[in-house]
Order: sequence, then structure tokens, then C-alpha cells
Amino acid sequence: NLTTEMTDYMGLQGLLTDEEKLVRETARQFVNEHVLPIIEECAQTETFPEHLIRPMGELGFYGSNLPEKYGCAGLSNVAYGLLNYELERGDSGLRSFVSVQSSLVMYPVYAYGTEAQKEYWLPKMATGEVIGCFGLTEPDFGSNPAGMRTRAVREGNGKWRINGTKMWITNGSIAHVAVVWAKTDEGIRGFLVPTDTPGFSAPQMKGKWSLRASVTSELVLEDVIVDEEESLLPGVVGLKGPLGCLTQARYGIAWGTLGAAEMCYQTALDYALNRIQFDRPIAATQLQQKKLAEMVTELTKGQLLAYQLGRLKDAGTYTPAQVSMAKMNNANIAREIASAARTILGANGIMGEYPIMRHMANLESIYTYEGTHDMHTLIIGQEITGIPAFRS
Ligand code: TGC
Ligand code: FAD
Repeated sequence: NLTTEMTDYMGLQGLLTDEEKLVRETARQFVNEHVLPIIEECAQTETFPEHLIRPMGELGFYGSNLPEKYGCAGLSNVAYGLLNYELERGDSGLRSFVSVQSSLVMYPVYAYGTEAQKEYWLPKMATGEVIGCFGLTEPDFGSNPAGMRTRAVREGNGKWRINGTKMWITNGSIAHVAVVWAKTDEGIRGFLVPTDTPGFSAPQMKGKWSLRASVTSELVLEDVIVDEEESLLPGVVGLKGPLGCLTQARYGIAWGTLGAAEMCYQTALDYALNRIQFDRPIAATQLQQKKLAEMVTELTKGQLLAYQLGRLKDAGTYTPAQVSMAKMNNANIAREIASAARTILGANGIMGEYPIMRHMANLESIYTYEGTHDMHTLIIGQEITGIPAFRS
């Protein structure tokens, strides 16, 4: 009985262009047909659905807000956000795959790469022929990437030598190229490292209880030698390089989390209307109605926040702290909506037959990655007080 219509309490769809509506509907149909029937088994078996990579490329899902010149769709940022929403309605792992490819790999090539790097990599990444990953986090440096130990040293013959270890890297073991951030004598710099380069390995991290339908890996770089012209991203030096990419990805997450929330809300509403206890639907009780009313209210507020942020991004006037607010709020409310939905389903809420526990577990990662909830709180705190509370 579950509806396939978007939950749209405040007329969000009326604010969209025809192209944005089409993108959302195409992605929703793709998820209904190709993701929902298989995703629970993927999660149970800790498998990423690799067979969907090329079809998503054919639909233009990768780097969709980058220019058509490089084989991308050239969509608005709102359309990019809606795509994330619909994909994460299927599973956060699928949205993660597209986020990493688009915002964390294609974006730095586009924003910081040479013309030759853009022409070589972007069209192949847009189709899904080439898969990328983004290596910033290290075992001892998560929230504080400025402390990273990965080091790149000039060899003097147009080559660089890179040593270090990255951890928790989405797509790592299935990637053809890794964007690796490393300290150099000049500051932090980004390198495009083909994953078949001698000295590079990417062992998969198994045993997660969250994002099970997503590949997460370590990246180990032992005396990896790369060519400066092919590998170094010349357009940026310093932590602002990777943080600029994170701003793009966090924006997509602000939308994506709402898709997961919508799936949990709709499942709980449907269940509450059909589950009879004490001779009436549990939806007839004030307690369950309160939960459902709060869920749809938070979902709707999140949609309007994401939409306004998207329009600011399209106008080029948004700030990283505004992105932090949307990522922080929407990941948090999605996590709370999933948890409340779980209670409405009673014991059925823990079963894989319903999508809720999978989304609930996924959202624990989303609450933590791309900057934890706490870090985004502190980023907003810094913006409004002028005082960075991260460090003494
Ligand atoms: P700070 O001194 O504040 O900043 C250094 C330079 O960067 C600039 N900057 C930004 N630029 C663009 N976008 C942003 N969001 C930016 N934030 C800061 C800043 O203006 C400065 O520029 P300049 O020119 O003065 O050099 O740096 P800090 O070391 O004090 O750190 C600030 C802090 C804590 C906010 C930052 O370290 C942070 O955001 N930490 C969280 C780390 C994080 O989010 N990691 C995510 C790893 S990737 C990931 O999780 C992928 S999940 C993928 C998936 O599966 O979807
Ligand atoms: P820590 O930084 O050790 O934080 C632990 C706790 O301390 C948190 O609650 C945090 O909020 C708190 N804390 C830290 N500093 C402060 C402070 N100054 N004040 C108050 N509280 C503080 N990274 C990548 O580079 N690429 C990827 O593709 C990627 N994919 C990921 C996929 C998954 C499934 C997961 C779980 C993570 C991924 N990450 C990736 C890593 C992710 O970005 C980090 O886990 C995240 O930034 C937090 O770092 P940490 O886990 O080391 O936690």
C-alpha cells in the first residue's frame, strides 16, 4: 500500500523547474524499479550493487551539476539535491556512492585540476567507466584533518613520492582513482592516484553495522610514485582544498538524508493506518499521531531548508556555515524520524522486511561522516560568535 508519491506538505514541488521535476521523477522511478527490490539483500550480505554503476551513469547521475562540456548534465544545484534525496530514499549507500563520485572526486578535478586532467577524467567518470574515492580521513585524524600524517615529497624529476594511510574511505576498494590529500612542504595538496600504482592498496573494512551496502576501505600508500603533471591538482594549496569539496558533498547530504527520512515516515504512516490493536488502527491513537505529525513537520522544515540553500548555491551566495546548518539539522532529524518510525512498527520495526532499521543504522554514519554533528554545531558556533571552539 505504500505510496510512491513524494511527501510534500508545503508545496515544494511547485517551486521546482520542469527540469528539476523531471530529474526527481526519473531518479525516483529508478530507485523504485532497480534499488528497492534488491537493497535489503545487499545490506544483509554487505554488498554494494555494482551492476547499477553504469546504468546510473547512463542516466547522468554523476557530476550532474558540472558543465556539459565535460560530459556532465549541467543541472541546477536544486536538481542535484533532489537526485540525492531520491537515491537516499533507496539507501544511503547508493547516495554515498554518487556523492563521492560527484562531489568529492569529479568536483576537485573540475575545480582544481588542469584542463588536460578535466578532459581525461571527467567524461569517463560521468559515465561510471571510472570510479573514484576521496582520501582525507586518517586513523588518528578524523574531525581534525589539518593534523594528517600522509606526506608527499618532490622527487626532483617531475615526480612525487607519497606515503601514508587513510581510513574509512567510501568506494576505496572498487575505485580506479583516489583523490589523496597529503602534506607537502608547501601545505596540503591533492593528488589523483590511479589505484593500480605500485605501492597503493585499498583493503576493505568489513563488519560494519551501518552502510552495509557501501564499500568502505583503508588506503595504504607505501612509496607511491606519481607524475606531477598527471597527478597533482595544481589549483589549490591548503586545507581549503579538501574542505571546499566537503562543502559540495555536505550540501548533497542535506538533501539525501530527507529521502531516508521520507521512506521511514511513509512506512510508519502506512503501518499505523493498517495495524489494529485494541480494535482500532494504532494511527487512531493520539500518541502515534503525535509522532507522525512531528515526523512530517521536521521532514517539511528540512525540505524548505535544503531548497533555500540550493537556491543560494545556484545564485553563488551560500556560505559553508549555511551548508553546515543544513547538513547538521537534516541528518539529525532524519535520524530521529527513523528512530520514531521504528517504534511505530513495534517488533516489525527491527525486521529487514521493512526498510526502517536499515535506514536507521545507515543514518548513524551520515550523522558522523562529512563532519560530525558536533563539528557542524561548532562551525555554526564559530560563525555566530567569531570564536573557534574546536581547539584551545
Ligand atoms: P580552518 O583554519 O577553519 O580552515 C582552513 C582553510 O579552509 C577554509 N575553509 C573552507 N573552505 C571551503 N569550505 C569549507 N567548508 C571550509 N571550512 C574552512 C578556511 O577559510 C581556511 O582557508 P584559508 O584560505 O584561510 O587557508 O581549518 P581548521 O583546521 O581549524 O578546521 C576547521 C574544521 C574543524 C571546520 C574542519 O577541519 C572540518 O570541517 N572538520 C571535519 C572533517 C570532515 O568533515 N571530514 C570529512 C571527511 S570526508 C567524508 O566523510 C566523506 S563521506 C563520503 C560519503 O560516503 O558520502
Ligand atoms: P573523531 O574526530 O575522533 O570524533 C570522535 C567524537 O569526538 C565525535 O563525537 C566528535 O564530534 C567529537 N569531537 C572531535 N573533536 C571535537 C572537538 N574539538 N570538540 C568537541 N567534540 C569533538 N572520510 C574520508 O576522508 N573519505 C570517505 O570517503 C569517508 N567515508 C566514510 C564512510 C563511513 C561509513 C564512515 C563512518 C566514515 C567515513 N569517513 C570518510 C570518515 C568520516 O569523515 C570521519 O569518521 C568523521 O570525520 C569523524 O572522524 P572520526 O571518526 O575520527 O571521529
